[in-house]
Amino acid sequence: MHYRALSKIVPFPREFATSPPTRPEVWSMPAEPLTALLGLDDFDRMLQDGVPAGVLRVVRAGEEVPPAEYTWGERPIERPFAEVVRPGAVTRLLDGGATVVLDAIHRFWRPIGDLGRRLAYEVGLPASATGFLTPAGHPGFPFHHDEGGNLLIQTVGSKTWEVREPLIRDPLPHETLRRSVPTERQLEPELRRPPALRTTLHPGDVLWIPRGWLHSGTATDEPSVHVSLGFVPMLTRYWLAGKLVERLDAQRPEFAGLRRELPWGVMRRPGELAEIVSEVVKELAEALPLLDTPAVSADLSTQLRRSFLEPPRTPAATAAGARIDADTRVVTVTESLFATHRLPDGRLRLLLADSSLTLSGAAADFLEAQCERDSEEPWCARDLTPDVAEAAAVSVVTTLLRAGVVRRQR
Ligand SMILES: O=C(O)CCC(=O)C(=O)O
Repeated sequence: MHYRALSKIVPFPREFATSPPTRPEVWSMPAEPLTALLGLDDFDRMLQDGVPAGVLRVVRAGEEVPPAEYTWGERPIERPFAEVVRPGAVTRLLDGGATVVLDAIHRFWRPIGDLGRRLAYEVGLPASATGFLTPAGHPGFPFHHDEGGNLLIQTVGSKTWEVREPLIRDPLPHETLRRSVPTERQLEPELRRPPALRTTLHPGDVLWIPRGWLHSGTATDEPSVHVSLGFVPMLTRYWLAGKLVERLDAQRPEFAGLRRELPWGVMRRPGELAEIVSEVVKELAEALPLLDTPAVSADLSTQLRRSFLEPPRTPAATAAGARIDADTRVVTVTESLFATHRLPDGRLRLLLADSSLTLSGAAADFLEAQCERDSEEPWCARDLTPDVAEAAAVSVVTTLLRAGVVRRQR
C-alpha cells in the first residue's frame, strides 16, 4: 500500500491507518498540496457557478441561518434556481461574522474528492469532507463533538482551536445528533479546567480530533478556511447490532411477526407494554442466533461499499469524446476499487462503490498485477497483446475507462 493521501496529512501514515491517536494532535505538514484543496477563490467559483442550498449551511452566533435568507427563493429567477445560493447574500452573512459550511464537499469539489477517495482506500473506511469559511475575528461553531474522529486541514488563514476531553466517551450517532452541543451546565466543569489542547492552525497544519472530543474554533485576525475529513458512517458494534436486527425479518419469514403493530394505546398501559417488551426480548434472543451470518456480512459489505465515493468518471468524454485505440495511455485508479476477488472459475471480480465488473484470462492477470503494484505508471491496450487480441484489449480498456477503474493519462 502506498499512503499517497495519508502521507500528505499525517507524519506517520501507516500507524495512523491502523491505530489513530486517541488524544488530539497537531502536525505541520508541507503546506502546498494541502492549501490547493480549498481556497477563497474556490468558494467564489463554486458560488458563482451555483451551489445548491442542500450542500451549504450558514452558522451565525452558533445557530443555523434559515436557507431562505440566502437562496433565491421567491425572487425572480429561473425556477430551477430557487434553491440555489445567492452569492450576494453570502457576502452579507460573512460581513456579519457567519461561518459558511460546504457539506459533502468531497462529492462535488474534485481536489477534495480525489484526496478523500484515496484516503478511504488507504484506511478502508468511507471518507467524507466538509469545507468551512469563517471571517476574521469570528467564532465558528460552539463546543460540540462529532460522530467520529476528524482531520482538520487548514488551507487559508488561521484559526485558534480549543479541544477538550469528551463529555461522552465513544458517542453513538443518536447521541451526536441530539447532544453534540452540550448545554452550558454540562460544559461548565470542563471549562474550569485548561483545555487538553489549544492551538492556532496555519496553512498546512492538520489537527486530529479523536471521536467524541469537544472542539470549538475562532478565526484569528484573518479569515480562515479549513477542510474537515472524517469517516462516516462510524462503524461500531452498536451499528452492527442494529444491522443484525434489521436483517432478522429479511432473512427469516418466521420473524415476520416482528412487523406486527403494537396495540393502540399500549404506551398508557405499562403492564401490557412491559409484557410485550419481554416477549420481543425473548424473540430476539431466539432469532439472532439463527441468522445466516456469512450472508449478513456479505450484505453489509455490499451496503457499505455504496458509502464509498464512486470513481472519478468523465461521461461526456468517455461516451462522446475521442476514441480509444491500442495506444491510448491510461492510468489505473487503484482507489476506485473497493475490493477484487478471484471467482472459483478464475475470473477476476472488480467491486467498485456503485458497480462491479468481471475480467478473465490475461486481462484479469494484468489488472490484478496493476492493482497490487498500486502504480501510477501509464499503460495502454497494446501492453495486453499478444496474450489478448488487439481488438479485445481495446475493448477491455474501454470498459475499464467507462467504469472509472482507469483514467486517461493527463
Ligand atoms: O469551524 C468550525 O467552527 C467547526 C468546524 C468543525 O467542527 C470541524 O471541522 O470538525
